[in-house]
Amino acid sequence: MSSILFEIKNNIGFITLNRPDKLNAFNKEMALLLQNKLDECASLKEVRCVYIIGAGKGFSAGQDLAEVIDPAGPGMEKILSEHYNPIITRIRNIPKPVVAAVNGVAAGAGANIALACDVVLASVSASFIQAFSKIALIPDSGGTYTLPRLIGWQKASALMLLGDKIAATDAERMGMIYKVFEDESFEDESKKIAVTLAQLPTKSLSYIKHVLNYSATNNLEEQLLLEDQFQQKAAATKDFTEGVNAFLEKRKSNFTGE
Ligand code: LHQ
Repeated sequence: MSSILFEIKNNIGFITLNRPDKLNAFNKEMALLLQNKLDECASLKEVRCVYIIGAGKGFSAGQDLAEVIDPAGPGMEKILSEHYNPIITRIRNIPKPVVAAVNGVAAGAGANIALACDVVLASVSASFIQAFSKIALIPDSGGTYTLPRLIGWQKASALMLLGDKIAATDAERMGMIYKVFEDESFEDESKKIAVTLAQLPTKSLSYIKHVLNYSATNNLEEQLLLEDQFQQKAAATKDFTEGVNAFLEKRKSNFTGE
């Protein structure tokens, strides 16, 4: 069985992290396959949303720790540069919304991969752990960039230093994630959100994502210029014409993503 399952349905690229007996901990194969599937989603026009979930009871327990000490493993010096950093840059740069459906525990790199996604949803029994300090590492996979921007410096600092487990409902309350659903309805509800995203004007969503990527580092003037530039691009899409016409004709928009 492959460590990543992939199917395309309803214009959504469904990616399942699939090492359930290891809580979907990442080994080299799974990290490279995830990169590969994200590339496939980026290049296929029919994919208008990406949805990432874990098989079994967890989302991902981060790096497979057995692989780190395996003499035949990839080697510590390559794990970030070749496994996780390219996953995070792909998630942030793919011109389509990426949904993280956190169905259970998300720890270490598993948590920070989820938090890099555009819409993070979690089941009520899911949890988030910046597990790194517990094994004498520092947070990676963009965590030191993403988490303080999501929840503020103090909470991010405490969570990273202490490595506390945060329940999904607390993560939602502190702004770490978007929404929590009951376990029984989690897959249905999270997939409904992916379906909605896949039917929205994909180019406009990609521009929103691009402009938001810069908001963390641009000053206001730079950001206003960027908004102007990308608003022109959005207004030149077919979907903009469709959106305005549908509004004026009092009908539902039929966006094609063009
Ligand atoms: C695992 C793992 C795991 C292997 C559960 N590896 N088997 C970057 C640079 C280089 C090096 C290192 O890492 C990184 C990035 C990182 O991600 S660092 C952080 C790595 N992750 C962790 O430290 C988390 C380790 N896991 C845990 O603390 C617990 O498993 C959590 C709290 C996630 C879940 O606890 P439980 O629900 O009680 O499950 P469990 O511990 O019983 O795990 C189930 C199985 O999965 C178990 O295997 P077994 O054969 O005994 O049933 C675990 O050994 C295995 N597993 N995480 N990361």
